[in-house]
Amino acid sequence: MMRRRDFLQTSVTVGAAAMSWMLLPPMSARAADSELVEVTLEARPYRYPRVTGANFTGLAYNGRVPGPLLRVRYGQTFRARFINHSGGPSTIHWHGMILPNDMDGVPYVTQAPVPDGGQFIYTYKPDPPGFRWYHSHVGDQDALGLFGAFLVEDPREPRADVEAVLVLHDVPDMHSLWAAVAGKSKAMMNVPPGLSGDGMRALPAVSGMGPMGGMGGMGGMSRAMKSMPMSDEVQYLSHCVSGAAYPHTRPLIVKVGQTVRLRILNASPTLTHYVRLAGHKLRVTHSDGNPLPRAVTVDALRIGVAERYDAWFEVTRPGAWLLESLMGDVHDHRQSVLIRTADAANHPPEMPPASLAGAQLFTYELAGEGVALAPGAPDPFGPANVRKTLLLGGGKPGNPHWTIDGKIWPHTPKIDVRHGDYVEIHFQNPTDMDHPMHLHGHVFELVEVSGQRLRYPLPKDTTLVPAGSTATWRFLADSPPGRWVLHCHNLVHLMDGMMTEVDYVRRT
Ligand SMILES: [Cu+2]
Repeated sequence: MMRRRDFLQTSVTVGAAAMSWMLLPPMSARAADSELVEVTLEARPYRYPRVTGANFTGLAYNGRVPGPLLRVRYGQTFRARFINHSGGPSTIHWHGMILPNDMDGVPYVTQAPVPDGGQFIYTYKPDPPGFRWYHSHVGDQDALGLFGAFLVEDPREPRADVEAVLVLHDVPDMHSLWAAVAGKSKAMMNVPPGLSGDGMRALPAVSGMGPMGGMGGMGGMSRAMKSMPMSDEVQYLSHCVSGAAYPHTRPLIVKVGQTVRLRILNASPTLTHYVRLAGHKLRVTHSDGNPLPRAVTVDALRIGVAERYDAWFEVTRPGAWLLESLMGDVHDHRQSVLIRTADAANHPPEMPPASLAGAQLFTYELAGEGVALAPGAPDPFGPANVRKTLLLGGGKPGNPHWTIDGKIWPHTPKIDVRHGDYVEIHFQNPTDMDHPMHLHGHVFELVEVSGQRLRYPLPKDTTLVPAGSTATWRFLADSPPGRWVLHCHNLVHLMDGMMTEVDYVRRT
């Protein structure tokens, strides 16, 4: 029997339009059988509701942030009528899709921007299957709210008992964002407690150190990093999960015995997110929507900007658990969703540890089984016939440029390929920040990171290139011909020039 309190909670949160997750029931036969899926996406100015915890006017597709969850079955044709009333030019980029180049939504590269008051039809067969997303590729519009999740369902994959999409997004202070673009921000660097200074590794657990500890070497270092103002950091007004900030996020109700599959997207303009579920480990099966060579089980996910992970867990007992992205100051901002069984409505939720110290983090080295590369060792992947090294740079205090080979877009060196080429791109990142590098129109394999060769290359469209280190991609150039941009997905770095392109040129 439903208690009155439960009933009120349910009706209030639904009435307030808190969308803290998006449940994915099986597609109806009618939806799955049609040849064509048609949607209209209309961009307009949008006042964020109170449940976001932010006093903010931005932009939205169809009057909500995130925009509508798009869903097709693999093989269907997708057609979106984009109506632009955003107040400026706009385009939509379909992140992670391999599609005709003129549908890719990059202004002045693949299409003329759609003027305010104009329309554009995007149509293609979404490919490959998996968890993708879409967002504006113009200026700061993505940070203002023009983004959403896009699921291309693979009918060959078994369904979990509960499937949900979680979109992590952060509401920026736009003055601070533009100060960061100018290289003049005074915002603090955000590093969750318990990470090493470079942000990539969880520290070993230190026994006897309380939560306020602070004497132990590396722990002290991460706190020092955290409080350091960085000229390209952005101040955030609130941190949301699918349109609401805790405690306004709507609980996900599960049953004992169920298997739950979460598809988690990091749609933040700039922040890497570290996600943990109290009382559970997470089994990670897909990166950026693509099946991993082997699943890995971890305590916490590390999700760079624009990355996605599919994370599974079993409900083995009644209870209430918080799923949380650990922020630099956990007391200030809770980016959380409550996951609970129906009978645990009045249980105080179990919290995940406030620090990542000692946690098994999802890293590329773990998922791909990294082994140290011996100098001069033979190349295990066979010869790539196009090889390019890209040097990431910039970001010095007061300098508004983020560069590739010392240049900013559109003056960065381009990568020419021919259909059928086997391409290797090697990144060197001597800067003090991780860069979430993204290639349009391809799924590449991450084959090396931080000097470790991955025994199991990871199929991805975006990877963090770690601060002070390296990463290497390999891919077969067999996408539709055209100009495919390659850029940092940190919005500040993108706007400050960190972009180049892979160009398909005709074989002569
Ligand atoms: Cu970057």
